[in-house]
This record gives sequence, structure tokens and C-alpha cells, in this order.
Amino acid sequence: MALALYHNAISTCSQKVRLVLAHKGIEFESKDVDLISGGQHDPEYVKLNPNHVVPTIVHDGAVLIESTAINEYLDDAFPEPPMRAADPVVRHAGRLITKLLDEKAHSATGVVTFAIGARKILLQQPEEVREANIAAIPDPVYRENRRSVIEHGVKAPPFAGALRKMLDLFDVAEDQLGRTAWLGGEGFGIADAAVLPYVLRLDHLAMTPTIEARPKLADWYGRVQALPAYETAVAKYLAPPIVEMFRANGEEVWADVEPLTR
Ligand SMILES: N[C@@H](CCC(=O)N[C@@H](CS)C(=O)NCC(=O)O)C(=O)O
Repeated sequence: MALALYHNAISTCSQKVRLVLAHKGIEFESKDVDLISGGQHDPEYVKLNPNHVVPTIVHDGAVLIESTAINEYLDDAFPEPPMRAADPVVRHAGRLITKLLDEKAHSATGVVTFAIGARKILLQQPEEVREANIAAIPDPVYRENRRSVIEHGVKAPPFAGALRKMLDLFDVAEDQLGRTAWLGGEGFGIADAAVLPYVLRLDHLAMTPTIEARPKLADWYGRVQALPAYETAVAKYLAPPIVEMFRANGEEVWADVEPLTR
């Protein structure tokens, strides 16, 4: 039962899959993909993941991409403990959350992260390296958004809408947590694993007030961080200098960002 995970320490989609692997106690061979130097565009990696993104898993020879589909696969292939609610209505609610994430909030997070967290470090790269990595992004909208936020930061045209999409996800989660203890139902599940990285990301980017403004989400965030899987799958991979850089960059632009969070 060999399982290899191609991932990146702080990528949200990688955290999401690692949380499920850790919660289920699944061992894996770790293959780090450096997203800053462009490892996602390496032709050998692109043979596995034609979308030039992490994560990818290779399980017993099967190549699996797309973090939500990977997590559903893991829940099917390794059923214990189950990470989707037994109650069909609650399972549907969890599915709506992962759908919202995949269709809207995830790409929005890329915009927000690159506008604030990763921008300065990318501006320090030689222009031809930075431009080659941008040009290699296959999706034209992602490509243009990336270029725009690296150039203009939080003043880039796509920034405000992207932040709003993330906050819409927070609102949906807050609402669901009024009905069930976890987004996945009675216990920590796929929907919880999916949302945690995005809440963590805004926290790291010094947008903690957006979490505090939603009391059920704030309480849930604390409960997820107390789980053993959080330590194994997320905390262990967080490099303090990167977290500090994200937070400092976030604090620097908070005055411009705060009005957009209301
Ligand atoms: N829908 C994909 C999205 C994957 C994705 O966007 N991964 C990001 C990291 S979270 C990535 O590899 N980005 C590289 C880049 O944008 O250059 C999934 O859920 O797996």
C-alpha cells in the first residue's frame, strides 16, 4: 500500500490532504514541491499533475489529483475513521462547503496570499525567473491575477473580490457551525480539513479580526488546532520565518484591507 504525496509545506490544498492523512493515520512518502522556485512546472511533475499544482498522490500506482477528490478517495480507500457525516443532510452540507471552496474560495486565496504574503519575496527574484513562472501558469485568469497582485499588491483589481469570496466561505462555515459541532457533522471530517487551511491563512496574514468576528468559527478554529492531526499535518510544517513574514506583510497592509472586510 505505497502512498506518495507531492505537496508543499504551507500550501492550503496540501494542508487539507495532510490533515485527512494524519487523522486517518495513513503513512506516506513525502515529495516536496517548491512552489517559489517553480517545481510545479517541472516537466516530470507535470506528467503527474497537468494543472501544474500540488497536491498529487500516487497510491499503488494510481495517480490522483485535486485535493477534494483526493480526500474523498482517501475516505473511500481508508474508511476508518469515516470523515463524512452518516446523516445525508449533513453530508450534503459538507459537500456544499467543499464545492464552494473548490469553485470560489480556493482561487481567491491564491490572489490574497500572493498579494500580501508572497509578493515581496517574489519581487526579489530576478524578473526573468518571476516572469517565466507566471507565464507557465496554464489558466489564463490565474496567470493574469498572479501578475496583477505581484505588481499592485492589495490595490490590484482582483484583490477585493477575492477577499470577499474568502469571507463568504467564513460566513457559510459560521452558519453551519450553528447547526453541527463540526463542518463534517459529529466529528472532524473532510469539510473541516478543507476549511482549516483558509482560516489559518487569513490568520497568518494578520487578518485575525475576520475570524474573531465569527464566534462559532473562532471556537471551531481553536478546536481544530487542538487535534493531534493539526500538529502532524499543519503545525509541524509551518516555518516560523515564513509565518512571521506573512504576518508582518499583513500588518503592513491591514489599514487598506480592513475596510474591505466589513
Ligand atoms: N483545485 C486544485 C488546486 C491546487 C492548487 O491551486 N494548488 C496550489 C497550492 S495550494 C499550487 O500548487 N499553486 C502553484 C501555483 O499557483 O503556481 C486542488 O484542489 O488540488
